[in-house]
Amino acid sequence: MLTVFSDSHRLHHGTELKDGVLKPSFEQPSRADTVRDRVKHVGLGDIIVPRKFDRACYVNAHSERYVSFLETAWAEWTAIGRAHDALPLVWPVRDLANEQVPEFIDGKLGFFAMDAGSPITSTTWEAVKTSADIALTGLALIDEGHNSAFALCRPPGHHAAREYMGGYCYLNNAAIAAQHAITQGAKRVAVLDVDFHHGNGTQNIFYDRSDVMFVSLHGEPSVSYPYYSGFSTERGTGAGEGFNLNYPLAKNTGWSTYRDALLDACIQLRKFSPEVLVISLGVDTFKDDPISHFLLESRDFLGIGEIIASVGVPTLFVMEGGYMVDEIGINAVNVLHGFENKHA
Ligand code: SP5
Ligand code: ZN
Repeated sequence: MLTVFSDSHRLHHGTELKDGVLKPSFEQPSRADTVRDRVKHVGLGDIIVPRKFDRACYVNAHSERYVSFLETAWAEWTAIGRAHDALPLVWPVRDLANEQVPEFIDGKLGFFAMDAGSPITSTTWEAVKTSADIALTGLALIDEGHNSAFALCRPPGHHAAREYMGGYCYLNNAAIAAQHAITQGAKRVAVLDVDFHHGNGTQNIFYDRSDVMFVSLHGEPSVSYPYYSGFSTERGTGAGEGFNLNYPLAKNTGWSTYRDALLDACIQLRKFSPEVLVISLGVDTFKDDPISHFLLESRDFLGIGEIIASVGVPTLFVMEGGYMVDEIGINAVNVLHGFENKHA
């Protein structure tokens, strides 16, 4: 399996509030480098750099005004003398449904963000668009006849919705790839999200669509970030009804429960019969992950890959979360090995 990777991810490293204190983000550069090292170490296959894509490829999954915001936020933030990471401080909550974009950067930051987990620095945009290009390059490999590809994206993407960033995510790499497959003529594409956290952004982008199915396994919202989405009652709307499937799982979920949910998810995916399957590959379901609470062991990630292979369609793996840096490489590459062994 080919891996798509770029050193540009290191251009992004920011801060987040941990227990009320501003600390370096759990989403740090060593994550992607560790996965890249593991890919090399085990000889998974060649590692290639991403091709460049036009911003129009991002605008199908996101809105024009949101992409523009990401492009100019740092310049607007620093124009008034600020030097630290740009973070939102005020949000349009439930009773404020005004759709008008504020003029001032502080208003824009809250308007286009779901939380304070996605800081913008001077070089964030460069890293963010390269991450999306990595996913698009992976999809191009599949178009060109590869049965699978690994888009080693960083920053991750699945919390980024049509019009907002959050949860370390800016552009939704997996959704951009899925949408691009549709734009290129695919009739049905599916996104399966195995990150510990609900892929609220991907759900948001495809919620009213029957051509892109979204299936997510994650920690149940009552006790797990992002808290406000990921319930099993969220099944899509309009033409999209029945094409959004959530599998919320209890705290301390281990392999047997996780496997049963994944097997069921894959039955639904086979019924849908997509031309391409995009995997939002988070390995924060690992037992020692510092911000999550599932109990998967490193060997269980082989099982995830094997079950995904049983869907039997060309598969693009897109890296999402996973914060136990020591094991992130082993766990992510185990999924890819499980997939390949089952497929061979
Ligand atoms: C891509 C991805 O995995 N994003 C995750 C974003 C999570 N952000 C907030 C996490 C806060 C978790 N606090 C839990 C404390 C457990 N001791
Ligand atoms: Zn996650």
